[in-house]
Amino acid sequence: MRFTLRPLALIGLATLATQAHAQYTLPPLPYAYDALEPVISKEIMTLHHDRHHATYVRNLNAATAELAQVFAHQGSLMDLEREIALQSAIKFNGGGHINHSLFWESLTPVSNSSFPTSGPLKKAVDSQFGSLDALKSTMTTNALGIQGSGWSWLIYHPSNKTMEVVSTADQDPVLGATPLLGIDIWEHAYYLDYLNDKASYLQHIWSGELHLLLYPLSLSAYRDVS
Ligand SMILES: *[C@@H]1O[C@H](CO)[C@@H](O)[C@H](O)[C@H]1NC(C)=O
Ligand SMILES: *[C@@H]1O[C@H](CO)[C@@H](O)[C@H](O)[C@H]1NC(C)=O
Ligand SMILES: CC(=O)N[C@H]1CO[C@H](CO)[C@@H](O)[C@@H]1O
Repeated sequence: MRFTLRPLALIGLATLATQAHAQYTLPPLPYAYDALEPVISKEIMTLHHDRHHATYVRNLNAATAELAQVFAHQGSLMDLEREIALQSAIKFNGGGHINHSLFWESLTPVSNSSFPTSGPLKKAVDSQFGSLDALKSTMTTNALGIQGSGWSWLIYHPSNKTMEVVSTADQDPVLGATPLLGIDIWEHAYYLDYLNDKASYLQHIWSGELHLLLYPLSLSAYRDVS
């Protein structure tokens, strides 16, 4: 029997770092591309998911792979500059990936949707906003107030068990709170169907033709709310 001993140095730190880093993948839509018609067309869902979201995932993977290589280097100032630059790419594309993944989950055809008529979520919405309609109108005002690209969110603060409507610019994260519901206010989310008429897009989203589901991921947070 012959053994070949491989000195550790030959394995190469760069290889280790590259292997250690996981690739992110584009999740499939949880429904058909045309499932949200007529509120959101098949064309826009295809473009939004297959092009925009896919691009965030591709750029995120490229940035994290490069970061892994930078980590494997010797720690020069040039490495540090690159590391800082990559962080903003990761924030932007990673935010886009998370936020879009949640957005797909939060939309559903009306045939499959229902806002609970009792229980903790209904109680929390009523006690904090007055009614579901008042929540919708608060979110609409919030979303209309976004200048340029961004997201409007209903978030939950586990620390004091309250909800809040907030907006974020670009693909910035909601930090320190659980997002329950998010509406994409980037033009790419609605332009083909509504041109620049953001108000009409929002009105249709809330119209009852299409309901926003709360993130299944976040539902456990609501068991706390009472
Ligand atoms: C219907 O809703 C359930 C959750 O309530 C979800 O798991 C399922 O994917 C939805 N189906 C469609 C077609 O949206
Ligand atoms: C709940 O806590 C969050 C921060 O954790 C804070 O921003 C928010 O204002 C608080 N809400 C209330 C009603 O105290
Ligand atoms: C509300 C929400 O989920 N926002 C996400 C957007 O992306 C960032 C990552 O940059 C997440 O941390 C946020 O949770």
